[in-house]
Amino acid sequence: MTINKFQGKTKEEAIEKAKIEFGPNAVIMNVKEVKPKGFFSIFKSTTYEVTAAMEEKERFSSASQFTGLQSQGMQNTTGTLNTSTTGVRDSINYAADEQITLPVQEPVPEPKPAFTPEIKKMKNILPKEEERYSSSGKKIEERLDTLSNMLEERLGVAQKEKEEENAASRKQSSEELHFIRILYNTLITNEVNEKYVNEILSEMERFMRPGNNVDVILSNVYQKLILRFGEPNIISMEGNKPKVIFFVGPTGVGKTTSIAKIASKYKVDENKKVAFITADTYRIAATEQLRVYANILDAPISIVYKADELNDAVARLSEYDLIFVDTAGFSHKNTAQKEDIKNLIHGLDSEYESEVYLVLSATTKYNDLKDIVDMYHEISDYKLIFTKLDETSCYGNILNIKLYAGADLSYVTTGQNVPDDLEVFDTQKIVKQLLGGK
Ligand SMILES: Nc1nc2c(ncn2[C@@H]2O[C@H](COP(=O)(O)OP(=O)(O)OP(=O)(O)O)[C@@H](O)[C@H]2O)c(=O)[nH]1
Ligand SMILES: [Mg+2]
Repeated sequence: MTINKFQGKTKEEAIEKAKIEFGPNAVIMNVKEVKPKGFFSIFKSTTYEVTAAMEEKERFSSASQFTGLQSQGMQNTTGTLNTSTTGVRDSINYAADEQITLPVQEPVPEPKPAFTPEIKKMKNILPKEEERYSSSGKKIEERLDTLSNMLEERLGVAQKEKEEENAASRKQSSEELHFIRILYNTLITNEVNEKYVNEILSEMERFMRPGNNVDVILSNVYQKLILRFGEPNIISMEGNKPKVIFFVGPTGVGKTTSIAKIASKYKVDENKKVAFITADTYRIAATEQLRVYANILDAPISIVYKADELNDAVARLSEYDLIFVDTAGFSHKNTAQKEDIKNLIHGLDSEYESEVYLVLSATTKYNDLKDIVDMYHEISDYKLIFTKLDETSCYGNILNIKLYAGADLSYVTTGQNVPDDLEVFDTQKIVKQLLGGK
């Protein structure tokens, strides 16, 4: 048996070729639709491939018009081809001169090109369908090959350009990553809590686009820090006088000196009438310390020994704009003193407006600061004053505690000099310092 494959534009054409070669009794074993492959497939039509077989005798008969011997089981002029004979297919009924009805797949329509403008251009220079299978087919194939080479060359250039672009963008992203790492390290070195650093940098990651340079990254982190710090919230002069301002906080953080600095600012710079009350009777020196500042500022001072004396003291000073109340510093673990301060603040008559400032040292450890702010939350709402910024170069805790406590920042103090070493919290300045600036 001889088996061969025949190609055609249609299945009929392929079968015809098989019959010409193998004679009318050629056994059609399979008809296959051949879809064009490769980049240029969209320009090529589907073809058909017929697998045909012929017994040697038939071939001989066909080729030499021999009509003699026919062996048993080989009656293939008309009739049934036994699968046991061909070993390929189930029985196929056919007649040599009849149209063969094979269970073949319907040809799938030629796929529509996806990228039409380029294809339209190409189609104009490509051979027409009928030309491809004409006698000049070879020439046409050559043209196709040339075109194919041309386009592949162009594709190669485009690919190279893309790779170069990718390499450049990889280089840029590695620079960006390096810069982000520097920012991360700077913030951590300045003791910004890792949780907040990660929050800020991951927010920024969402914002980042390819091509963002380090300036964009820096200004983005800067803005995020500014937003987190918020605007300083200082003593408000709105509302009725007198306004009662409580200063609370741990021992030795600078409550009394901060009072002196702030009072001086309002008296000297804003021409406000200021007065003092001290509730710190735990230390004899404490009242004397405040008295000295009061004398310098030529301001009255009252001492209250018990919480219920506060309203009378305030009433006596009712003509003043601002009444500064100094309290005794105490450990956040001391619950008795905590209750005293609580009673003092909440004992103030509701007719008086008041504000509470929690004074904290920028040199205190983060975990201790957290305990302190937690404890003072049980006493009252407050705004934050950070002292002793001159004693540290790591301002991370200011941000950490501001975010942890959810309280507004107000003033900072930067030394022992009264009244000079006081500033309203300068958000931009602190953020610059956190980012490694001076
Ligand atoms: N370096 C530096 N020292 C400060 C600052 N503020 C206050 N101090 C000093 O800290 C010490 C304590 O200040 P005080 O104002 O007495 O602190 P306090 O919180 O009133 O202390 P108690 O009343 O004992 O709880 C003093 O020696 C101040 O001069 C500051 O910003 N920088
Ligand atoms: Mg004091």
